[in-house]
Amino acid sequence: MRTQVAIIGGGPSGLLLSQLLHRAGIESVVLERKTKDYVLSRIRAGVLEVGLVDQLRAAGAGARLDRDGIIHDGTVISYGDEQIRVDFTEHTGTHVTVYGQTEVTRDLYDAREAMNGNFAFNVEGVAIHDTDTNTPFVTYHVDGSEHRLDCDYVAGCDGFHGVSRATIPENVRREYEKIYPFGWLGILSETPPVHDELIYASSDVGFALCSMRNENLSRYYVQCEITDSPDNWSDDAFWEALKRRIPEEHATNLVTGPSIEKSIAPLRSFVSEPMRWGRLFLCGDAAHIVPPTGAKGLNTAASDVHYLSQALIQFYTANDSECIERYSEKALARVWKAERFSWWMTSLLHRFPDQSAFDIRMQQAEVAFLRDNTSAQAVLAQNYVGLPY
Ligand code: FAS
Ligand code: PHB
Repeated sequence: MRTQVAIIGGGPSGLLLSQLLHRAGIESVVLERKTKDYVLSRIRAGVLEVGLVDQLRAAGAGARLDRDGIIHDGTVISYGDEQIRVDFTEHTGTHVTVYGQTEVTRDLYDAREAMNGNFAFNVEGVAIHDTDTNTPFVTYHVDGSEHRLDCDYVAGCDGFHGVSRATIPENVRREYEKIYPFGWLGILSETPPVHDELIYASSDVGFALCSMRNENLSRYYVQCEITDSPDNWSDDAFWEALKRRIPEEHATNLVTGPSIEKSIAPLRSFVSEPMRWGRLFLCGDAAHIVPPTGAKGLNTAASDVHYLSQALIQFYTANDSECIERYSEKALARVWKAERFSWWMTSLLHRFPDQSAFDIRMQQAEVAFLRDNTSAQAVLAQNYVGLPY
């Protein structure tokens, strides 16, 4: 089989790229390790930057988002009972949209299937070959039979645990990593959100986040031990931990209920450079990971897709490789700014096991400066709504 662009991974990066290329008349095949149902069962991000919303609309996958997405003009940062509202619209003129990654992925699958998108599910043993030549190809097997996909380019959209990154020779790759000494225990509950905006809560007993999916589906997280397990947490224990970390007025109003999903996500910062090796491009979590504190994971995958789709469209329509040559440099410039913001939000709001009394005073001074300084709030707002592509 032959195509123009072989895409490894049928998560949001691979699907959005495939749909944007299709809309420009460029063929692709998406190779996904799991089933579509499995991909759609994962509960992940919940906040979309304008750049991602615009791309979903351009991809013809924005209708449900425009109907069900919730516009947020600001967020609350709390420290104990003190609350700071950061106004996105006042500082940036724009906003974010609350809409679950699961729904984004569902909309993209619907859009690809409406265009007879070319997928292979349950693929195993994906191997990427000869990307340092003009004739790269991918081999894989499905149901025991071997397949070969010849292509012009390969997009590695296969996430942190995929095979694409390792295709770049070890002596070429430069990897940067920071693993945080805690995780996030997240639950989903069919209860009304505790507040109409997100609350990023820091407290003496740890971090918590109050988020949502709609007016009767809430998403909450509490900082937990890196070695913890969801099985160690009853729903009651979760709700008690959450109440102790958020401002009292919200703890009093919190509507609790049974969890319909409970999981722990580890927190790490990670970047692998370069994001291109010959005719292989890395996109999204295949190249970088952020702690979810800044809501940048999915949104940074989206800016990679923007740069890569534009570069491939320029090549195929104008025979101009300038953006292909600059893809890694351009994508990494924005990736590192998202890494910085995510690291800063995580360092500011979490309790670290080895923190000294001085370290805690520094966090408190940083929060006080944010409270008292509108320029500091403007900087947070600019990063949170998304820096320009
Ligand atoms: P993904 O990992 O989503 O998709 C990669 C796809 O490739 C998967 O479907 C996988 O099955 C497939 N694949 C892997 N190896 C393969 C192979 N060898 N062959 C074929 N296919 C293969 N971001 C936020 O902004 N906010 C959050 O709250 C948040 N929470 C998260 C919680 C968890 C547990 C995780 C893991 C991530 C979270 N993220 C969050 C980040 C997340 O949203 C990612 O940024 C986003 O999924 C990136 O999308 P992709 O790059 O498509 O990678
Ligand atoms: C979520 O709703 O899952 C969410 C929102 C904002 C974050 C992280 C997760 O920073």
